[in-house]
Formats: sequence, structure tokens, C-alpha cells
Amino acid sequence: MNAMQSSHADNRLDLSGVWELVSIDGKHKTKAAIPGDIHSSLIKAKIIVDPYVGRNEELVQWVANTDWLISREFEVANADLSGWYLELEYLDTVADVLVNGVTILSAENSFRRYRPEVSHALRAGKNRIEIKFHSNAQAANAKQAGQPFPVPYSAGNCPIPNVNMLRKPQCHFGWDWNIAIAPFGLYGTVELKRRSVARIEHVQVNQVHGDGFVDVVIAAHLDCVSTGTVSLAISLDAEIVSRKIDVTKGLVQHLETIRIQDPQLWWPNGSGEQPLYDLEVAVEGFVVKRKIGLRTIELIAEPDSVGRSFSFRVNGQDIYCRGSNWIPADALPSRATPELTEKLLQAAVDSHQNMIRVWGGGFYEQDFFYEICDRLGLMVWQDFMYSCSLYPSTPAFLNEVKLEVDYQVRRLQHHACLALWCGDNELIGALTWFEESRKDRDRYLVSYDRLNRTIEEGLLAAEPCANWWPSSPSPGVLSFGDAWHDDSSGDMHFWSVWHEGKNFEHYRDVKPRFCSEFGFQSFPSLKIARKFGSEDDLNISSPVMESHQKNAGGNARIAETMFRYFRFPMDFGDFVYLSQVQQGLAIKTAVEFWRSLKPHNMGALYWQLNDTWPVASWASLDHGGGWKILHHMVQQFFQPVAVFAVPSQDGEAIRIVAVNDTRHPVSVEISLKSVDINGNVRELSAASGTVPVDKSSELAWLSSRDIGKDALLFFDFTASNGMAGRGHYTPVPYKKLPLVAPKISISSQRDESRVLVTLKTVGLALHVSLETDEPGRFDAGGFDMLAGETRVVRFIADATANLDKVVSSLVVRDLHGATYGVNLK
Ligand code: BMA
Repeated sequence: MNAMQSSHADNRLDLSGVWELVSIDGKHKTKAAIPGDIHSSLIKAKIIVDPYVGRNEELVQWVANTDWLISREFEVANADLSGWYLELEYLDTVADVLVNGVTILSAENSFRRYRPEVSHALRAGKNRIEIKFHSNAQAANAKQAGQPFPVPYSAGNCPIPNVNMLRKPQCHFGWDWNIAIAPFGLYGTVELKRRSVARIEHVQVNQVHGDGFVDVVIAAHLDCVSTGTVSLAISLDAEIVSRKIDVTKGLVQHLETIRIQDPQLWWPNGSGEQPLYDLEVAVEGFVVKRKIGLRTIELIAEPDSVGRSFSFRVNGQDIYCRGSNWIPADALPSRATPELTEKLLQAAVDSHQNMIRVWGGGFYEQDFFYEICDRLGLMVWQDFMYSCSLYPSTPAFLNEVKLEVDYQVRRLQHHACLALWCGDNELIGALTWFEESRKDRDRYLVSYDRLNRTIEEGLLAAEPCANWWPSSPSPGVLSFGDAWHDDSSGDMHFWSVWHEGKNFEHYRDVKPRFCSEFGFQSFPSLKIARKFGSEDDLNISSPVMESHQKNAGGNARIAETMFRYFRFPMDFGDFVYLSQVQQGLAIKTAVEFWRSLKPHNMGALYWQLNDTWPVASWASLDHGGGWKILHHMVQQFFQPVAVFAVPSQDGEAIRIVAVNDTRHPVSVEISLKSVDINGNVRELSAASGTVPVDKSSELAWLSSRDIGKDALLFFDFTASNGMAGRGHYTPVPYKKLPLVAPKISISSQRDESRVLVTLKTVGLALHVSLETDEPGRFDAGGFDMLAGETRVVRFIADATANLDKVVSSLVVRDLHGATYGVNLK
């Protein structure tokens, strides 16, 4: 669309498209694609280099310290210019909006929707709109200087200071996995709209579940400029209701209840289907469309003999939450498309997840995110966007908080996926991280409570029956204890293995009620590293690789952990592979133990699902959505029916535990064998049993001595609902096993649309993984093959993949190959 064109109905004018972009100092002039971020437009115009490549991050810092202006022209044909307002969403962040030189808005909260009146500034014919973006980095510094007392931010995460002063994604100024370039721009709607009497502010939906029916209570919130009568039409499923309603100036709420008989209930992924009912509300030419899933979701956080439970009950059934933490889909908002978002969320579903935590340092995501979650059955734990810092509690700041909370809650509350609203990420812990708050905890705790209470009151005013949790982690309401180490109550963030360098076995020393964060880092896959580094950069301590690691000491932690469990890998490709195996084993250790504690533990959300750019991190998906080895392992250990080998603390005994998160009991059959390094198999025993839905079942027990010397315990299981799997347990670290080369042979077949790779192994092959330079993923990774086995693995190609190159660039790795010097031979 060029600057003069825009879609134009009588009462709306879409202003998205190509805008002019200039730096206020006059040095740069180009075009901007709106909605979008300014960095992306500057990259396209070759004014800056792609910050994700090499160490380019350093070269683009000036962009965030410069003021910028975007503008465009548009035509308004109407002679009658009354009733127009501008609608803006995701305006990031400190910005003035002018129409024909008249300031119609000064904004400073990217999490609000703005609807300033513009009629007074409009002319019939040609008009010009300008948005002046003030440097957010500089605005943040000025705001900090204006605080009544210092309000520290998380300097370890954010190289650009004072992001806590701004209502914008906190990870934009850098994070321990994010590039620090402070993107800005306008990422949502930019549209002129016109009303005569009323417009729709919000459509809220509540559900009353009865015996054989659900009453859907629809609240249409109208904003009216005058007294009058408006026609309103609501349709839900097959039901249509039309009304004439009298309104007065100001906010008017109209309630309508529509009963659905024999409701088809919405269930989380793995527990049932996700039927959605179409709802449409139309008022005076404005139409709001929603898809409604019928369900109840309760947060159960009750005192018990241990402390306080933490779990979710959906449609009356307790649901174990298998999931991960979500960060923005890309560091540059223009690249965080609906397609990418769907790909990442689909990967969560494909690995049997049923909950996503939208972490408090990013965005309240766009509508399409929650629509996808509704469709896919991913429950959403929604943080309010406050993370890892202290925050102001001045009246001006709290007023922004209030407006933001009210808008976001009313925008999102109707989604079936929305399970929980949580006050913030790690703000209680942050009270102990700064000298200022350690010296004067009273001041900063009270200040925190003012913020937290504003959020809670705002939430409950907008959605009285919301599930509210004050902070993550938190032992419970008005508890300010250490939920990083106390596992008795509420939700826990368990970071002792990564951040404190404890062994993986330490995951079995805690019994969280619900673990909402725990993670272990790995390197991005080789094909991703090759995109941002030259062959010379592919070394873990090269400056480029170090600049793509944002957690101080992260690479050293990865390498040092390898010394504990493995023989050291031989080259960079093997190092990347082993870092991913190691990451998978860490998270698997935690999840298997915690799931085995069901119902004491009712959830495990690992940190983190995705990456915002190519970087060494805790993500199970590579930047762009490829699967790391951890993600393949997630697909195994998050199966709704799964079997785990759980060793006792002294390692002497091994319990074989089955869990069942479906809604029906299943019977499970397990065969246990000892497999030695030469591939010899010795059958140990078989076990079977019925696994109920409400608690884990111990189906067998054995002594670690039964496994034998230089051997591993292997088990295969099948369940009556068709689920099946294999696992192994090694009583000694892998480095102590004198592994033997498995001699894997590979052949591949391809046709028009797919590549099948057949692997045959002579000996025992552990953690087998396939790699290719082409975009896409294999349908299995990190799996084991017993001596003599054959396995066919399929490549699931992205649209841009060249299938010939999938075959020519194919590499197969396994634990022996990566750690026994085959590359030196
Ligand atoms: C957590 C998160 C993030 C962080 C991660 C890894 O506690 O809340 O702040 O990125 O740890 O350090």
C-alpha cells in the first residue's frame, strides 16, 4: 500500500502500510512498514546491518538513542468530520502522535490501547499523521532521575539501564537470553474510526455451568458520546438476539445471557477436544468476533499437611500441567508473525504440553496468540508484565498500571485458554537483589505491595472471578518467603542446578507443589550457529559465540557440567550436540521425578520454550522453531501416559513409576532389561498394572546391582490407550561407561515431499540425533537404539527446504561418536 492509499469505509480508515521514516536529526530518511518495528525497517533499507549476525548488536546501539519520526498522508472525504478517533495498539513506547501538526496523544505505555479523539485536528481532503518516537533509552534515564528515591533495575539482565521506568517489554533492554537493542515502533492496529453515538469498548464473557447447560453471560461495554438509542445484535452458536438500547453519555454496560444446552466442553490438550462457539457482537457498524470455549478452570491453592497446594481443576477434573515458559516469539516485533507464533505453539502441543506461561518480562501477547492457544488446548498462565526489578509506586506510575491492567484483563478474559493471572515475575526475590532494598526492606516492600495491590484490585474489578496469584514464584498470598528453595507451598522457581551449579541429581532433592521455572542451557543447533557466525567463529570461546551468550558464565557452566557427566566432545559440532543432550537430561531428570510425585506435585513448566534470536539459552526450540534435542525428549517425558525409572537418593534402588494424565485409567505393560556396552541384552523382569488418573503408580522396583557392570537399565512400555515409550537409566555417569562404537549405517529415500532416513545399528547407540542444514526438523531425536535395531526417521520440511540438500548435508551423531574421538581418527 502506498502512502496515499488506505482502506476506507465510511466509518473507518486503516492507516497501516508504508510510512515515511526519518531520524529527527535529519541524517536518515527511508520508508517504514507499519505495523512493525523501526529496526526492521532500517535493516530493510540497509541503514543498519542485521543485529543478529556476528557482533552486529554493538553496531546498532545508536538507533535506540535517537529520536525518530514516522508519518503518512491520508484522505478524509467526508465533509462532516465529527466523531473520528484514532485507535492505536502496541505503540512502543514514549511517543507523541500529531494530526496536521496538532498533538492528539502523548503516550508512554505500550501495553495500553489508545483511542484519542481526532476530529478537532482533521480536515476534509488531505491530512498528515506523524508519530514522534522519543528515545526510550533516554526517556527511561530521565524518569529514573525524577523518582523520589532510587528504583533499581536488573543490571545483570539489562545492559541498557532503567527499563523498569517504562511500560514496555522488560526484555527489550536486554535479558540473560536476549539481544539488547531496545526495539520500538507500532506493532498493532493503527486505524481511524468514527462513531455517531456509541462504540464497543470491550466484550466480556462469563460462563455459568449448570446441569446439562451453560449460561453464557455476554457483557457489551459501550462508550457513548451522547444520549441516544443504539441497535445491538448478539449471535452465539445458532442463537441471535437483537436489541434497541437507550444509552447515556459515558460508559454503558449491556448484559445478555444466552443458554447453550448440551454444551461441548473445552479441554486442555491431552485431556479432550477444544470445541469453540462463535460469538459476534455488533453495535452501530462495529463488530467484535470471538470464539468461546466452554469450561471452568479453578486454581486450587489450599493449606495442607505440607504447606499449600497448587493445581488447576478443569471442568471438575484435576489436571497435571505439562508446559513451558514463553518469551516473545522474536526480539524484533516485525518478525514475531502469527505464522511463527503458531509454529512455536504447535511445537508445544506436539510435545504434549497443555500449559504455556506468558512470562512477565515480555508482552501481553497479541490476540492471535490466545486464539491459537484456545484452538490448540494450551492453558495460559498469564503474568502481568513486571519482571526481576523494583518498580516505582508513584501515583503517575500506578495510574498507568491501573489503566493497563483494566484494558488487558477485559481484552483477554473471554479466552478459554486463560487459566491464571499472576502479578509479576520474581519481584519478591528482587527485594533481596539490590543494596537499596536490602538496606531499607520496609520502604521497598511497601512500595511493592502498592504495585501488587493495584494489579490485584484492577484485575478483580475487571474480572471478579479471575484466578489470581500474586507473584511467580510465591508461596501464597501475603507470603514473602523464598520460593526458590522452599518447596512446600505454591509455585516454585527451582534454579539451584543451573544458577547454583548443583548436580542434576539435586532436582530429586526438592518436591515442588508446582514448578513454574527450572532450566538448563544448551547451544543453538549448528545450522543456526552457522547463520550468525563464520566457520572461524564456531568455537565456544570465540568473541562471536560469547556475544551470543547473555548469561554471565553460561558457556563455562555448560562446559563444566560436561566434565561431570561425559567424556569431553571432540569438535564444535559434537560440543553443540552434547550440550543439547546434557540439557535434555537435566530437564528430564527433574520432570520425571516431579511427575512421579503426582498429586503432591501438579505441574512442571520448564524454562523456556523458545528463543528471541539465535543464542545459547535454556530454550528447547531453536530460534525460528527448529527442535533441539531437549524438545524431542520433552515429547517423550511429557507423554500423558509415561513410565520413569526413579532412583532412590543413594542410588541403590530404582522404582519404576507410571503416570497417567488422561481422564481414564489405563493399564500399562513394562519390560525391563539390562543392556551392556557391547549391546548384550539380559531380560530382568516384566511388570504391569492399572494406572489411575489421580496419582502415580509404582509398578516395579529393582536394586541397581541387578543392572550389572558396564550396563544400563532399559525399559519399554505400552499402555492400553496406545501410548508407548522407551527409557534408559545409567547408574554411573556416562563418562565411566567404556562405550563401544555402534556402527550406524544410514540410507535415505526421498520423494516429492519427504525424506525418510533409515538407520541401522550393529551395537548399542545412545542419544542418536540427526542434523541437516536445511530448515525443518526430524520426527525423532535423542533416541536410543539397541544392537541390531533399525529405525526410520522422517524429515518434516519447512516450505523453504531443499530436499536434496537435506540428504547431502545429513549428519548422524550419537554419544559414542561425539565423545570417543572418532573425528580424530
Ligand atoms: C528466570 C526467569 C528469567 C530468566 C531465567 C534464566 O528466573 O524469570 O528472568 O531469564 O530465570 O535466568
